[in-house]
Amino acid sequence: SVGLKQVLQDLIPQRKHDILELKKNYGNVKIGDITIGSVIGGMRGNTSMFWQGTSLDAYEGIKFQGKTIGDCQRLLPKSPKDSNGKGNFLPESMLWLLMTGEVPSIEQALHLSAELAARGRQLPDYTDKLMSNLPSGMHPMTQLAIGLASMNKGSEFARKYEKGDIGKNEYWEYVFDDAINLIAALPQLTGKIYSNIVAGGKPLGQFREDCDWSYNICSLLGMTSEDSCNRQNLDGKQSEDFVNLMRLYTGIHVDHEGGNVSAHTTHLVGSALSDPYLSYSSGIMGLAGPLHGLAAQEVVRFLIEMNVMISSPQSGREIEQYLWNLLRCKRVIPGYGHAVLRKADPRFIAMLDFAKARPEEFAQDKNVILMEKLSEIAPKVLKEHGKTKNPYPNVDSASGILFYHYGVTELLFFTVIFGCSRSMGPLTQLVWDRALGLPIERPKSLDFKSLGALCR
Ligand code: NMX
Ligand code: MLT
Repeated sequence: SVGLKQVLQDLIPQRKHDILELKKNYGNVKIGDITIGSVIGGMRGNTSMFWQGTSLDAYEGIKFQGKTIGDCQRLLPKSPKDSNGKGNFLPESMLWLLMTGEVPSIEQALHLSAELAARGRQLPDYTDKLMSNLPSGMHPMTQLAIGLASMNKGSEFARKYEKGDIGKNEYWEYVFDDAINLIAALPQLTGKIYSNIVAGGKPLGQFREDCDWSYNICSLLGMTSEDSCNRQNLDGKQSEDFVNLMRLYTGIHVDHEGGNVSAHTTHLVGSALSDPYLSYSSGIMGLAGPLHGLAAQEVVRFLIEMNVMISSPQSGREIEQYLWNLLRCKRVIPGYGHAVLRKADPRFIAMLDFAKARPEEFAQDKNVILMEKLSEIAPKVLKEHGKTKNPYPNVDSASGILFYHYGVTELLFFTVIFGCSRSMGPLTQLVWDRALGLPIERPKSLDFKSLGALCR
């Protein structure tokens, strides 16, 4: 079938059988020991979640259903409109891979793309009105969380659940519909938020039903050459590159296994049978923290400010001094470090490679030069500083500054694009959570007295 829901329908019975067998026959098998250090240390090293789409290895980085970014770039279908076939895969192909575990055919990927475009034509009018009336100056991530939460008014799952006419076995079908509708709405919602911050809410571009999801994000930001608005006067090549950057970015930020704050929050809230809009809105609120997705905006601010203070983005000595001053003020170097990874993030490398493949575009960009130079200097400084377990660049180190290059210069907006992409992994898991009948999440907590008793 070319329909994602039909393919899932066929897959679910076997998986459900497998998980029940696992529970029945191996439910008592131990995975690890939980230490007091983990309980008071952000649950680090505590393997305790089931997550289907992706898995993170500390040294190899993220794998999407067992596939590296390189594998995905080779295997996942691209847009047929890609003029030279060198572009990035469609995030729609990634969504299919996450949901089913299989690489989609080009027909399957394009069918999903068309379905998202058909469902995403316009925002529900109540969300549109609400978004138009948000106070100016509200952070774009707050706008995104509000917009998503408001769409719970149209949740199929919430409506059916309230009516009481669905059985547990059917939950996933309505969660699936909500998840696809939510993902489909993100280009319009993102465009609306961007127009709120740069154009007093006036539309910046057009939604095109014959185009893919990432293209529509770019178009609604007013960044494609076909649109009259083409805000930055990008030429044909630049605007094609910008769409490709968007496909790359939104294709690889989809998921980072289950334990990161945005994914875990979505899963946790969804386990109470809150619908996908409420669940992902909560995930977005977590993504809006500076130690998580908001680092995307912090990195750009940091690079721009540093470039004002140093004589050249190539000056290793001045960069080093700048970093030491920051660390002496007890601030973190944004875009560096990771809770689980222990090497440079392959997603950072993919973004850096995007810039390196276009020397004529980026060779003169002081911020991009500094971003690359920093990735040599910061790890040395952080190692000498001696606290950070992973001194290497993470996913947020390169992304915002590439968008900035093409003219999306509103720093607070970058994490919204992260939020578009991140919808795909956690919502895939939510569908599977309901398909497999997983229960409400409720770990046990301990107070000081109980922890003390364990130490005696
Ligand atoms: N700059 C300075 N100090 C750091 C950094 C950094 N980039 N990263 C970690 N440290 C410090 C950390 O604050 C902690 O100090 P203290 O003992 O005084 O509390 C110490 O090193 C040990 O921390 P780790 O165990 O290495 O890191 P942890 O797992 O606690 O946190 C991050 C992981 C990602 C929150 C942390 O590395 C960080 O704050 N990085 C900067 C912010 C950032 O780039 N976040 C984006 C992460 C990716 N994403 O999108 O989510
Ligand atoms: C992510 O993509 O979610 C970040 O790298 C943070 C994490 O994995 O904890």
